[in-house]
Amino acid sequence: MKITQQHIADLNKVQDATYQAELGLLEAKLGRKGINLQDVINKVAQFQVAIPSWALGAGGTRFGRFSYGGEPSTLEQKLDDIGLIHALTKSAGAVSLHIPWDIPQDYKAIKELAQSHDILFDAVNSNTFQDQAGAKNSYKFGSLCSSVDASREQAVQHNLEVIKIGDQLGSKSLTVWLADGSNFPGQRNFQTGLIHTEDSLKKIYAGMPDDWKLFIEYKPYEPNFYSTVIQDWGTSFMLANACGERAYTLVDLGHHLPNTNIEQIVATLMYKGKLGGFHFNDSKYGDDDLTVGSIKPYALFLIFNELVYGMQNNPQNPYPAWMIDASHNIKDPLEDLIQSLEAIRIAYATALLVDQDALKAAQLDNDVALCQELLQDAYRTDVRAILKAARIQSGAVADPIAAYRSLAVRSALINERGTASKATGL
Ligand SMILES: [Mn+2]
Repeated sequence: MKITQQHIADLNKVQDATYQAELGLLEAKLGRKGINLQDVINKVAQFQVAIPSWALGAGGTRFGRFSYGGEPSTLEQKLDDIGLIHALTKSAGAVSLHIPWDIPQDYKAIKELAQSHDILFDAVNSNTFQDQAGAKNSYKFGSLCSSVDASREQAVQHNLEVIKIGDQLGSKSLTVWLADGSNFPGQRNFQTGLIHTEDSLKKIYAGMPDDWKLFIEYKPYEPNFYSTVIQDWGTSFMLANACGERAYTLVDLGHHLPNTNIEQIVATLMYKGKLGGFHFNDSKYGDDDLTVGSIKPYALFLIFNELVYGMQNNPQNPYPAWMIDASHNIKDPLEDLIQSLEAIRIAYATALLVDQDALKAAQLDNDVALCQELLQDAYRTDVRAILKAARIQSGAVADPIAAYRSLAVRSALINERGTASKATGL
């Protein structure tokens, strides 16, 4: 299944009669705030989010997994699926690979395939949260933090191997997420675990090419339920500082305890120039991995408000690497990813509409009510016509979900790959 220029042209022939009127209204409204509509459309069109290779099949819980037909079972098919999403949305122009599941057999062919879909290789991810077949040492009691020298060394070597693979594909960063921690009080010496982790990360950092970045992810609990070694942004920030200039903290929206003020974490990290990467998802209770924006869209807007502020005011912070990190337990994974991409761009677009000068003045005046008015005026603006304009201008379809359904993409994938094909990496 490949979506052609002709498909897109045919789909975009049917124009929504209200779309131009909506754009005209937005142009007038934004003009009053001194915001140029076309500038916003261009920024939204440029905003690209990486798709992780593990997100293209049905996810699951420890109670079961209900597979979707036509899932990609090879790296080539995973790239093809991202190619489909990117053709429809022009907002998913990158892939984030997970090793050992996605080791290419033929690097040249994989690079050419990605190029044919207009997809770049973003951060590569290592996996030391489970034992691989034939592995000499176990990660049952930790990987980079392990008190067993051989397990720790094996985990460091794995990360160095992942860097080598990513380097051959054109990736420029490594994301490390650790499941390391403990399930019961007294099980692990906190300080020893932290010291081992810092030493291991320093070895990995030293093994990166000079133009690479290291992203250190944190998570308060799960799969360990008493403690995790890198439990919060402060620990990640401390480890990143210990490693060096090109080590950064990575924020995953689902990796916080309920009600954590994530937008403030974003602001602090960007001020310090240490926000390297960002993983999008949404949650009600914990690390639920739900569709972005499906539960707490206002929180997402507030986070984007800080991201936009940081991108405009913190040259010390590099442009962050964006990725969706969600699980699709009951929806078609490709439809779910399209919905997440839409939600991310909506939050970005609305954050671009915040009248920053007026907000700054209201903050200096301590006009609390006006500050809220200014934020909510942006948040309550319906920006979907802006997203549509960004897509049409980029050669994507006006309405990706409707297009996905009218092209019967899932049926075509099931016809090609069968109902039993399962994605690896879940
Ligand atoms: Mn993540």
